[in-house]
Amino acid sequence: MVTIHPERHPEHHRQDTAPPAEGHADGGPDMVQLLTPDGERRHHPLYDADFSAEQVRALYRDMALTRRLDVEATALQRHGELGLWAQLLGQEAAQIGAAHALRPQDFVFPTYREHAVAWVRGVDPLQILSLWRGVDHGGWDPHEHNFGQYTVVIGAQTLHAVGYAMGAQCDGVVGTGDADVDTAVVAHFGDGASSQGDVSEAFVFAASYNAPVVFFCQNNQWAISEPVIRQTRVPLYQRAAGFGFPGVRVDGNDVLATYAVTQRALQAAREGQGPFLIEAYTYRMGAHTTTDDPTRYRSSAEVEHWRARDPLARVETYLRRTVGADQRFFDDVAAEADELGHELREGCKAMPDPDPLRIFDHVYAEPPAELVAQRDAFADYHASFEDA
Ligand SMILES: Cc1ncc(C[n+]2csc(CCOP(=O)(O)OP(=O)(O)O)c2C)c(N)n1
Ligand SMILES: [Mg+2]
Repeated sequence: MVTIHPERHPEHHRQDTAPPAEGHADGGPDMVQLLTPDGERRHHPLYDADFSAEQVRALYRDMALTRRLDVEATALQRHGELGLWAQLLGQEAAQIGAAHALRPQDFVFPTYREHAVAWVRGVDPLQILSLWRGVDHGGWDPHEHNFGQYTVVIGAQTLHAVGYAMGAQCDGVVGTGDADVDTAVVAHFGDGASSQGDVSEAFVFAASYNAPVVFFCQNNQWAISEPVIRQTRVPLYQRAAGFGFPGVRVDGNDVLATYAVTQRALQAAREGQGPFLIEAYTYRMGAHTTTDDPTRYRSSAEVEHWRARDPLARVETYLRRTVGADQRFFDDVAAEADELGHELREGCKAMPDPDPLRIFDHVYAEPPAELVAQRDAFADYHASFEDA
């Protein structure tokens, strides 16, 4: 992590390059935006797309349902039913837009916060909750959904993503011209992760091998209590230029723009044009995790500033005013969200406790003697409670 002393390095703090302190600016003139916070449609010469009414409704529905998933999971943690939860609140547009741009054969490497991407990839949300309840060691089969395991080691998954993308090149599934074959990979990471060596190495390898990988950075302005201003002297998307591939900042609270930019980046990667960095400029409305108290390091004025840029509100306005969605549509989505909430609460509480010895399974194909001894000692320890 870099600590910046503006008084010593005034040349690095020109207004046009320095990222906004504490997220109070609006992303700058380079940020791609197709839907303003007021729900007005904008157009962009490069990154634009045609959206049918049905498509906009589908994007809204997924955002609303994943917001409910997040709210329910947060409440379940508060009731002691989950050990921990990392909230996605405020980042629904970034994740849903990016996920809707995927094709089935593409592969995604998430962090620990990509619940909405998991949802679009067809992962059962109860499998996500089982991880945070601590009753499961994995959650889902990555190959069933082309969606990898959650990764808590900050930035590590960007290297896994580049390795997978290089594998796709070896398999000959890049640049064939067949839309059902050509494959791209998405590496999710955060603004804080951009300071990790792993992420720089991933950029270098992706560039060297022209790997079909889209680096998708959700700049939610904070890495726990560290603001993005401490991570970088230039806006994050500009880092791509130093590695020799394109970088774009998109309004991460605008689901249309996030979709359009990601779709273009993925298509370029599938065609063999190599890596791409997307900085989705967004905001973490909730806490870092349920163990965090953000009131200790950020102001309520900042949170209010971003609340006015709520990713769902602008789509609702656009749907009501321009696209055409009646009250019945919103009532149906709300009823579906209530049903989802009910299923999550009941399903979570009904999860059986795992066999404590399961933690020793699948560590080795042939467990060494020391592990077997540990397992036996652990079994004896548990058995000692049986008569208690
Ligand atoms: C290698 C490593 N170092 C430190 C941590 C502790 N840690 C967990 S989350 C986090 C901040 C990550 O911030 P960011 O990349 O912006 O992602 P966000 O949580 O905002 O989505 C840190 C430092 C970790 N999990 N892994
Ligand atoms: Mg962050």
